[in-house]
Amino acid sequence: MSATGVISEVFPKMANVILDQDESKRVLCSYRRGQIVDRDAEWRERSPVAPGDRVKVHLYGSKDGVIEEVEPRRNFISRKAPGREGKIMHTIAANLDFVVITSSLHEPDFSPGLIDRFLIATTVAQITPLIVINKMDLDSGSERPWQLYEDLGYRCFPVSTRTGAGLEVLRGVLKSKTSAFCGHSGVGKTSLLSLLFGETVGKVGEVSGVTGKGKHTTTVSKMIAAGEGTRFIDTPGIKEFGLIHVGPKDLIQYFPELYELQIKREPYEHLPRFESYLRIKAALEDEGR
Ligand SMILES: Nc1nc2c(ncn2[C@@H]2O[C@H](COP(=O)(O)OP(=O)(O)OP(=O)(O)O)[C@@H](O)[C@H]2O)c(=O)[nH]1
Ligand SMILES: [Mg+2]
Repeated sequence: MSATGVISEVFPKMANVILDQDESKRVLCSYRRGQIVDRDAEWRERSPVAPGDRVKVHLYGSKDGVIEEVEPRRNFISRKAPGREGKIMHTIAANLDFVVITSSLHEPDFSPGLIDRFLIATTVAQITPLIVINKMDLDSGSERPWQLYEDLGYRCFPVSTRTGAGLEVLRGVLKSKTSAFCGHSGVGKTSLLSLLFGETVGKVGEVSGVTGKGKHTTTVSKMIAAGEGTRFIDTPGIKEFGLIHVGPKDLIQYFPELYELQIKREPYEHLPRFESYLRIKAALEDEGR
């Protein structure tokens, strides 16, 4: 029997599919590497499917199947596949309404470097970014390290899973949308999604008291169908985001506030993201592009 659905989790050679006919059902499907579609002339996909991909499957009974076809993607967000040489990309998720760039105020400290890389990648992918700042309960005064992003026009959501602050607003924005939660390990992606969903999404980890970093508790991305068309994707914490399709020469275009002044031949070195721009540019130059 044939059916359609959406990829929820990807394992080596297998993937879990949420069936359109019954969102509560998961079917474990095999896929062939030969099914890799060349979606990109320059970069090769690490895996033929990603969470969020729409697929046609052939079912054997109620729990197993095989993926017969992957539908063209509306959009997708990819990075350089970590630990792999050459032009191999890892697609984090496909067919998204939002990439929720998740950070924390402290433990680990707010990290603008990763946010800037995600903002570049969402611009490349043409997906709307939202910035979540979790762990607001750790605020000792009235810290607003995200103010800069709000001033640039990005939507920012300070929240706390401890106090529940900000969760209703965020839940409202994400309703009936598909959103991938991405960010460093330990910022509270899985904790946040469990609260938004109302059920445990996965294991919640600790943050090391020594380094202030998370311990990479979530290891496989997972889509959750939360009813009424709302879909969340929990992803493993990212150490580094290797940009693709961006070179050092065109990088400045992804920092619109710097670019605008550059075009007008006005100084822009004083702007808050200038240092971040230089760091990312140096990293891209190191990669030899
Ligand atoms: N103080 C505080 N701690 C939080 C908050 N939300 C989550 N935590 C804690 O942060 C730690 C990490 O939470 P996780 O949900 O596992 O973080 P994650 O982003 O999913 O981490 P990875 O799966 O490793 O990427 C846990 O000890 C949580 O209890 C919060 O709002 N405030
Ligand atoms: Mg997690």
